[in-house]
Amino acid sequence: MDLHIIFQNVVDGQAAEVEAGVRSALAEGMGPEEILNKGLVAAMDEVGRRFEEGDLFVPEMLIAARAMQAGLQILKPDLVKAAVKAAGKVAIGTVKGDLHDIGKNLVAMMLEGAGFEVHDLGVDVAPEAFVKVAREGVQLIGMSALLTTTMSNMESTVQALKAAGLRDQVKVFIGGAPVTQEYASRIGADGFAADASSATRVARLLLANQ
Ligand code: B1M
Repeated sequence: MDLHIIFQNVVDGQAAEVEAGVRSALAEGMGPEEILNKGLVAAMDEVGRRFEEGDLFVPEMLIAARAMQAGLQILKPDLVKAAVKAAGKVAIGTVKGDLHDIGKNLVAMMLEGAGFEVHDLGVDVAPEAFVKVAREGVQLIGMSALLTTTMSNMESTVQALKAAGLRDQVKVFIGGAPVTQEYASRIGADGFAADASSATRVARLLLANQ
């Protein structure tokens, strides 16, 4: 299977073709990470680039996102290789005002694969909802943001955890395209991860240092 075909079908929003392409690539013995990065993730970068240039609009972006999610579902069992022991409890969500969830879902999948018990809070998650799960005993909170306009809700959440007296009981890590290590340090998050595989590494490290 030529990964360029999967790439093009994601860009064109052809979900059934993406599913079939991912199945064939796996059947041919191609690695799930290669399919993910060179086929699915690369295609979403291309979609973003064309959107920025005014070649594509929100509906096309949404259809492409659905095609990517369809491919991800096929890849999921191979990405999430059953881990025996729970590595810790983590709650993850996309921050308030932000509806982008592909990256967050990918991070959740990798964490699951690494043995974490993952509570996915979904998208548009208000600071109070993160505070609630911290109160209920999760050890780690992961926040995702894709918009420069919603990133500040990461800081609001850190502040809300402080105000609730819970900041010392939970570690916070963040990620998403506009987020940087510098930003994480500035808002008082404990960690930053640039992608889904480093998110697992960062999560493990944070719990080891708890
Ligand atoms: Co939106 N969008 N979008 N969009 N969208 C971006 C983010 C944008 C960069 C496109 C562009 O202009 N080039 C731009 C943001 C500009 C900015 O803020 N500076 C943008 C915009 C403007 C918008 C709207 C405002 C458009 C509009 O309505 N006018 C609107 C906002 C809606 C809202 O959220 N309130 C909007 C809407 C949408 C759709 C709904 C159509 C759709 C999302 C569908 C969905 O998620 N279910 C969408 C999409 C698909 C994109 C792009 C094209 C692709 C995002 C994606 O899924 N990437 C995106 C352009 C781009 O990023 N190239 C764009 C693939 C994914 C695997 O990568 O999410 O980066 P990513 O996740 C990575 C890492 O960032 C990291 O790991 C992941 C895997 O490696 N990571 C973490 C992510 N979260 C992490 C958390 C961690 C650790 C790592 O720890 C907890």
